[in-house]
Amino acid sequence: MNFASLIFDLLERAGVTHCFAVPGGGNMFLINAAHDHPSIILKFCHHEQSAAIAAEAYYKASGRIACCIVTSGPGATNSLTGIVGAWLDSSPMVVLAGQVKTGDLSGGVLRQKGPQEVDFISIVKGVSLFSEQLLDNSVSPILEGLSRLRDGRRSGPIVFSVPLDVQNSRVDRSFALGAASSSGNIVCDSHEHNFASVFEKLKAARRPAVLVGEGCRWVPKELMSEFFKICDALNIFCLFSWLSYDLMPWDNRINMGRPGGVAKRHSNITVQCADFLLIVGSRLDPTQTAFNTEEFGKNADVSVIDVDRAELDKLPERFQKIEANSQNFVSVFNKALGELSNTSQQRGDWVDFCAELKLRFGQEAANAVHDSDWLSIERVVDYLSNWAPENATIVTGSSGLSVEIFHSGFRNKYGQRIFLTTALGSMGYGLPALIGAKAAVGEERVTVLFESDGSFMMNIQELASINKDWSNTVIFLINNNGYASIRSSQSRHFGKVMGTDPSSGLDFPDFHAVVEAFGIDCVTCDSLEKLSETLLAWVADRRLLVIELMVEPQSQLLPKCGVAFSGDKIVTAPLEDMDPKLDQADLEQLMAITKHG
Ligand SMILES: Cc1ncc(C[n+]2csc(CCOP(=O)(O)OP(=O)(O)O)c2C)c(N)n1
Ligand SMILES: [Mg+2]
Repeated sequence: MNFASLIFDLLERAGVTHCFAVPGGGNMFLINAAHDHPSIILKFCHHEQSAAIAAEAYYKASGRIACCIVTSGPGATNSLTGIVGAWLDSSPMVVLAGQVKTGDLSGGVLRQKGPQEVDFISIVKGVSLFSEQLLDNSVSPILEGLSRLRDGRRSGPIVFSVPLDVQNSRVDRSFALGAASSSGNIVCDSHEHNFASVFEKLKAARRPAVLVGEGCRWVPKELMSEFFKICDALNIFCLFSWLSYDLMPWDNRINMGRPGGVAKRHSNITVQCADFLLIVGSRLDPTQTAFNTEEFGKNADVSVIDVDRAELDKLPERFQKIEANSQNFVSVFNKALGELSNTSQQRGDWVDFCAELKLRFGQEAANAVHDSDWLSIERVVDYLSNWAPENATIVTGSSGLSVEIFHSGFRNKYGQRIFLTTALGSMGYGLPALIGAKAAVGEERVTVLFESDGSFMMNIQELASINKDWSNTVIFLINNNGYASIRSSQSRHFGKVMGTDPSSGLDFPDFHAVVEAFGIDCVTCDSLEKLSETLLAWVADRRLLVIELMVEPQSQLLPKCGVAFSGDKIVTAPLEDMDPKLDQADLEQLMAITKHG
């Protein structure tokens, strides 16, 4: 056998079954080997960015690792956006990039020697867990890379550049595999952590809250549900990030939503009124803290559990920082606090306060009156919150107004899996991510894509890669006449628009006609009534359908923490003081709970 085939044997052992790829000359033996491998399912895309995004989304949808195969040079560089997205969101993924044969490598002296040669490994060094150019057919770098994917530390992509002659070199399978042990599952670190002081603070707190981040995603389900049960018994209210909020249904009593600069007011006020804030596996991105980490949980003792030392080091001095993986923490938490559940403190004031906050502000945006004939995105998101069934997989675009309104407003139900590439925020994520998700979850599970027109355009070619026979799939395409988010900020700052819609130099096609040209059914809706009729009719056959929604082009993102430019400084409003502003006395009265001792 050749080395390329051996690579897929190793991937199979690591649990990889799906590869997303674009074929080329530089990866020909890899493609051939994946194609002929009995356990590998090969899916082709029309762009390497899509192949990389699909592999990453496959993981997000299922927890299983996928592979992306690209050719040398432009194939490799095209995959970069997907690789960086996986790196920033800590999603494991394997990337196999073709390369010119070893004799044609420029060796870092020339810019290029072989045709379409690029030193891809130098490019991905800073955005991958492990990367190596395989100069011979030794399996050790592959095993080393695979072992990093699930070792209990923060995960991400691993990248191999494989020269053509190495791909096709002869190997002795039994010899090579004999030396290779299969890569294991998540291992907890073995340190005895001192979490005792965290538990003591938690017990003593009158207004405790916990921010549960994406770091808790792959903590075993039983452990997480035990954790949430204990939080419920002890009235520890839960907060989430945009990546992690599907871990608990929106309507759960103790779910206080997703705090941030773009958020619901009740979530932000909870953060600012808590007297103890526990943060587990969430890196406190500036979008979560409204660019003010120092004041995040400003009335609280804050303890942070994170597996990445660098993420802890960046946090304010006043935070207690403990380096540990979430699984380790959650299992010790469950043991330490489990028995308290029966003898819980009532924390009655905090319970009433949180319940009232959520009732008052939980659906503020959706309830706001719109004095226009247009369909508003808030109403669409509210409608979809009711419509989307339990256990659906929901993929969204990753940037823009519609996506922000979606993730700050969507009321998720039990078992739904909802994701985007949040840290990178790359337009064009949606369609390839849908391809990865659909490959991961199969036909039965309802799968939804929600994406706006500008982002849709960036990988629109993938309408050709999706299987026209898919069932249970709906694509909601938000048509708001281009880049609504950029249009609104340009108007605010410059009093004019540039390159954001047809009137300002950026044209868009007739989406309905384009979608149909790809052989996919499309319905265009400009009202909730039409949307409702369309979805009712869809239930009859549940065939793949694109629903183009004509929505308000000028909608505003509210509530949000306002940003002010003062001289060369950019200042973001405090987390609790969002636009539209509450009456000052009203806000003070809400915050008064922090004065009760
Ligand atoms: C690849 C990429 N290029 C540029 C941007 C900058 N950007 C952020 S939002 C946006 C417009 C998004 O338009 P659309 O997807 O239609 O969303 P809308 O704001 O209209 O809801 C742009 C250009 C980006 N996030 N990603
Ligand atoms: Mg748009």
